[in-house]
Amino acid sequence: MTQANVTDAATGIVAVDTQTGPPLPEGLTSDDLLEVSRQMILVRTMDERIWMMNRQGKVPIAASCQGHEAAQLGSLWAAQKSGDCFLFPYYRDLALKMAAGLTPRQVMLSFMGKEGEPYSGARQFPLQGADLPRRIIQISNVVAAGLTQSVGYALACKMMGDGTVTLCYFGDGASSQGETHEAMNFAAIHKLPVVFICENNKYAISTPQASQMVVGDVAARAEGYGFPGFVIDGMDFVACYEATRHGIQHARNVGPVLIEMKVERFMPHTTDDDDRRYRDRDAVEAAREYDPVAVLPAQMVERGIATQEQIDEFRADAMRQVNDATDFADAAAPPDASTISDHLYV
Ligand SMILES: Cc1ncc(C[n+]2csc(CCOP(=O)(O)OP(=O)(O)O)c2C)c(N)n1
Ligand SMILES: [Mg+2]
Repeated sequence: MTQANVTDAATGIVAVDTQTGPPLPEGLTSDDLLEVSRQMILVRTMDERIWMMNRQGKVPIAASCQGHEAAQLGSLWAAQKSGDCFLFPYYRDLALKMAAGLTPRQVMLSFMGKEGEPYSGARQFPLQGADLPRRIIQISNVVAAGLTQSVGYALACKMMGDGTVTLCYFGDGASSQGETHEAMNFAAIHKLPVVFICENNKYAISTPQASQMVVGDVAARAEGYGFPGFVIDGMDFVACYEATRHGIQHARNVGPVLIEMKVERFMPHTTDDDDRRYRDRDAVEAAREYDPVAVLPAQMVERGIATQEQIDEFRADAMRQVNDATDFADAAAPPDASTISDHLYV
């Protein structure tokens, strides 16, 4: 999964070789990496619990982010350190939403569809709706719908001249939708401040990438729209952080950019799917060698940034928080029936 260090002249985006342990990029400290390790462990513990609660009949449906954590957290951390950004994630972006500030209790209320659900009042698919205080919108899980919405948002920001950069997240499958073409072409024409982030996990449900497109890299399409496109190791937090940091600068100063983060989807498409019918277990298990939630904490210990005891305490604390969130949401009431028509337009 590693790549040679390559710097692009137009954007400054670097594909980093992490095996040799590159110097930390601008704005990122060892303490930050420790905090990222803590976040990754908490998100993974949460994600696994959500799946378990689905099997107990208490969570109707979930899309797992296992394997996508480095891509989501790397890009989020870059956004948080790069001035005003507004995020349009998609349904697989649990790590992003949690690291942006959603608590384990709020996450579990959402997946169990209980009163207090933060995104839509438990009216929609989990964590779908808006979290405006954290500058996040994900209106629906209609594949690729977020692309046109995010480009419209970026146009508004540009017209108001407020310097906001919009980050738009989507999957490889979404990249083949008509809306993706419309959004990218429009963004290019108007030089909009938008970073397109494709989390390419090589599958659209059961359809492998080779049946979705002829090209090997989604990023190759950027050239056809007249803006830069890059392929990044999406299992590498630092590479994703660095690519997004430069991508945001480019979007703010020049115009759109497309960053394709190659990730693994360790779990089936959703809790409703059985991926044993269409993909080889050995390939999925082999990819766990690159699991960011194992690799980053191990690197922290190897490089003397953290002790094994600290990492163990992150795991114990994550389990405590997730247990608390599970009990809390399990005991919570569903939304009151009298509120059924709240927030609806007539
Ligand atoms: C317009 C539309 N078509 C079909 C679906 C059903 N559907 C839900 S997720 C999905 C696959 C999307 O794959 P990808 O964009 O690669 O994202 P991933 O789930 O792999 O992260 C499909 C076809 C949908 N939600 N919306
Ligand atoms: Mg996919």
